Amino acid sequence: MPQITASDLKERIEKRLIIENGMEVANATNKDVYYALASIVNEEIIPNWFNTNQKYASKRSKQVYYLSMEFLIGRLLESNLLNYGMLHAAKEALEELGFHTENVFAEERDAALGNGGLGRLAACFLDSLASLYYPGHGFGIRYRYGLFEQRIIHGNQVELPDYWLKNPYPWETRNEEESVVIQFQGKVHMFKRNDGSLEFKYENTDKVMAVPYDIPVVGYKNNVVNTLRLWSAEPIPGTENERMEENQAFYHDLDHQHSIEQISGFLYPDDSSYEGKELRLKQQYFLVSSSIQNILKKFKKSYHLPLSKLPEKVVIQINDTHPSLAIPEMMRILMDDERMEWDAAWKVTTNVFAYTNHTTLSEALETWPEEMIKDLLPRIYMIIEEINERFCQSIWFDHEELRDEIPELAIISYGRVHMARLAIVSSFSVNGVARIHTEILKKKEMKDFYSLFPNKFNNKTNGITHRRWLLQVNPKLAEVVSDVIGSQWIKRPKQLISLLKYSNDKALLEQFDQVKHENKKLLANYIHQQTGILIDDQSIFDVQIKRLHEYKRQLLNIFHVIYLYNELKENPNQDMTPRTFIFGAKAAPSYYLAKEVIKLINTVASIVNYDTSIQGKLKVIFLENYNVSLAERIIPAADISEQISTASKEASGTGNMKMMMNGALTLGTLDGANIEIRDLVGDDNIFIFGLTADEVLEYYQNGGYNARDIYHTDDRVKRILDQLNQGAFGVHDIEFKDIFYNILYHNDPYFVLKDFEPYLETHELVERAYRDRLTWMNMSVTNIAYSGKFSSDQTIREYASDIWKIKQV
Ligand code: GPW
Repeated sequence: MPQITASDLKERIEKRLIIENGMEVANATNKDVYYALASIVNEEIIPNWFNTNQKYASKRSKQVYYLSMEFLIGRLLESNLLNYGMLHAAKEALEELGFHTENVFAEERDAALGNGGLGRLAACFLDSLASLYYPGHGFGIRYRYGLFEQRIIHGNQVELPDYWLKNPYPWETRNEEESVVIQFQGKVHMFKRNDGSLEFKYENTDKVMAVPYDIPVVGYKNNVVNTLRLWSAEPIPGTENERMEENQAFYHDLDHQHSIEQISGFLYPDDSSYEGKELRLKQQYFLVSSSIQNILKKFKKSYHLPLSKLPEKVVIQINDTHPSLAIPEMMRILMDDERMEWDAAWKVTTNVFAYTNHTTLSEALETWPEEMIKDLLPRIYMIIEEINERFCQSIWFDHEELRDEIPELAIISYGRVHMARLAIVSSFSVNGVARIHTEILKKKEMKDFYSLFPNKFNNKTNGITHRRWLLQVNPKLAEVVSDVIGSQWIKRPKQLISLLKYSNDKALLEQFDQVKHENKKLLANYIHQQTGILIDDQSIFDVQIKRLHEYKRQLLNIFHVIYLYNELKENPNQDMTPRTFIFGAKAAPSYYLAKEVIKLINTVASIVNYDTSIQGKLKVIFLENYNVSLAERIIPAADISEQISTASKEASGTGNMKMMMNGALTLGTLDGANIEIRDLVGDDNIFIFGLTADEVLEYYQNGGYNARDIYHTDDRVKRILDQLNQGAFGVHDIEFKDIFYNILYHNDPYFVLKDFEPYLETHELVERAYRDRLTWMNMSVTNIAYSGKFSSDQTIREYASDIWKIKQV
């Protein structure tokens, strides 16, 4: 990799501006400079992209394809500069040209093609694949509108469209020549060929063109550039014109064109919840049909092997069940286009697909109405029926002990198609995303499937890319770490463990403390500039950033804040370390209770932040439009990382890992990856509270606990709930009745009251621990030291060796 100096870059930026914009630097805007720099980066990347593809082709390496309805990649200029080894030079060049680096980077719109954890995980995986020299690529959808932009107006969430493609997106290349045709609806006709085999023909289908847009995925200083291919839906060229000549078809065609473009129109804003919308089903099939066609075309072109050898050269990971129609689609092409027999096609298919499960929440499990699939995808429906038939037969004949369970195991049951069942039956690997999650799948949620296919099930604990989430977002911390233990940790993140040797070195701990404090000042400035609220940079920054969900329990957090406020009102002179509670969260637009919680947090904030009687000891900040870029600002400044889901509900969590890596201490339940964090750092370096997963599951089995008992016996709880009910936190006195009712009349389904007291007590431990700076920093450094275990490099190595069987090229 050539060394590019700041002065080279400076010159190149100046030249670009003249050639492309006909302007001098002095007249250039941040945007002009952003585009100039991006195109210079592209110039560097593109030869490597070409070479990487050549290399994979000439070595005929096995490829992994990650199919996902979401890729939450955020901004790319800074991370591409970092991975290409140009970031320092670029920062220097920009400053010398009189620009603030941060403002130039901020010209890029976040690519928010994902909702939350699942989409961000896909983005981290791509970064690790490329950085570890693995031939691995993503397939997704180029949504014209990403996840909505959130505004808070009078405390309420308001959603605005995210038209992120308004300005040209410099990282994508349209590759029209690789377009494929996707067919929906129509009729299937069956014929007998002369040799007796069956032939299926489709008639009167609606045809759509899938056009790929490719985004380079740059590996860290290794010249590897992989591909994220995003499909865009367009009318098939020529068809409009032909019809237009028939006259009068104009309006019909405009309408038709519009309905086609809708397929890649917007990302559904539901996180961990399922809605049976037909357009979403169309999107899913659009993604998988285009990707599978593309994968097979490429295999045939570059490997010159029979399709029976596909599993030796291709493995496809499906990110939850959202792309699970890829399975019948693969069967369809192998049989109908490639003339394979069922058994041969089934053998190939079941050796190519691997499935990752990301949740056990029942409201998130996808099941489609049989009729909807039958109507939209008639041939696919026939294939699913056949898979189901054969699977049920095999239970009936080979597993008599499970005969009674067939309705609970069948892929098609009571008029619905169960996608997780389809994925398990048809994949060679089924993995959960954290140890406890995989155990719950095996012992409970998918128990019978586990007994049928014990060897398919395995765990792959999630990870995060330490390049973006430490090196890029927290350069000061990265520098101190490298000063202390050298910089090998950047290539081998587990070497962060060497920090343990220094975790009692007072001078060093003070340095870490100083870095944290500088990051907190930066965030405090940002908050002031965004909200006008001044926060105390010496206060504890207590952070909960994630999608708003009842099971994630932002409500428990704000109840604790209300409790603290009530206490301070009674005793303003109370000796207490000042606290700043920072929230960032989007709610699905149709998720009423989640939106009520957003309103509650903002309402509490509007009271607490302006009450001078509490002497600035408590501040509540709700930052609007939480997204990847905002996470990048908040995470380096966090002292406490709130990971307080109802135990058993959060499959893994990944924000917990990001904050740990930046020296925050986790305050959490024994859920998801929190358990693995605790096992590493030990009980002394984490704040754990609340019911365990086993306890929660047992309560559920026995009909829950009695929430009203707590309401009637704990004055602190009663007071808070009554305040919600009586409008002490609202303009009108009906403000938060629904939250009140949900807890007392629906019996607190997420155990907020049950965990309230232990949560309070644990917060008290936090507050006391924070007073001893050195001990706190020792805990903080211990967390950073162990966080290398959660680099997605580690996760990807495990996928590669256990599931994908792919080699580094
Ligand atoms: F419901 N997750 C997510 F399982 O962000 F599909 N969106 C989703 O739709 C689902 C899961 C789904 C999250 C999990 O909630 C989180 O615990 C996990 O860390 C993350 O996926 C990545 O595995």
